[in-house]
Amino acid sequence: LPPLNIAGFEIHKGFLDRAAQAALVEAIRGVARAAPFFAPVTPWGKPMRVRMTSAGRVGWITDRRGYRYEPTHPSGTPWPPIPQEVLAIWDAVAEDARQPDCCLVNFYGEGAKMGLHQDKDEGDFSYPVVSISLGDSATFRIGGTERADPTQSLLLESGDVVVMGGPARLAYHGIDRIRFGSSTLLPDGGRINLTLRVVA
Ligand code: MD3
Ligand code: FE
Repeated sequence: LPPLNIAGFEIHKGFLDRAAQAALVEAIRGVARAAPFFAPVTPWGKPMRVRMTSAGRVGWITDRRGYRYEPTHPSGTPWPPIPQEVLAIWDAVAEDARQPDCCLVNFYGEGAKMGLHQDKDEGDFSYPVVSISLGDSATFRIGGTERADPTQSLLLESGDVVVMGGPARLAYHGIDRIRFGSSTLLPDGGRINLTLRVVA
């Protein structure tokens, strides 16, 4: 595969060493104790393959009522704060003074994937989205701002950090598959992806 050349897409390959990855997993375990992973359903009633939760002032959810950010977990409790280790990564890779409002946590078990989509539920697309990959490797697909635009794929591995800003911010993207069991970071396998977003 040729190297990805999409304006505004930056990959920091191997940004986090193993100790930093393990510390993030512990921090996410803490988030999941306060705000357990749930099984999201699309507005059309289709169950998603990933499990989700969030940290921050708001969290992203989807159910029969639609895609949106909410100040509480589906159980009604507020989301826990974004762990400081996670905010430190944002500060290191996103030059913006403004910190993210939401850290969406996606868990991919064996066979999980995420279809091609745009992230458009935020109020200001001038801020980047930052993604942190932990655990099993994933085949990531990214195209242009139109669904029919050609796409390219690349492997996201544990410890990689991606910044999507500028024109890449509204690019279609998705996860085709994960290589279940390719990493030993999570004892039971699977992949965690964190996305940091300024919501409004
Ligand atoms: C490109 N997550 O949560 S992260 C999502 O690996 C999402 O869980 C995937 O797509 C995952 O919405 C991909 C990389 C990513 C995140 C946001 C983007 C790529 C992006 C926003 C715009 C363009
Ligand atoms: Fe997305």
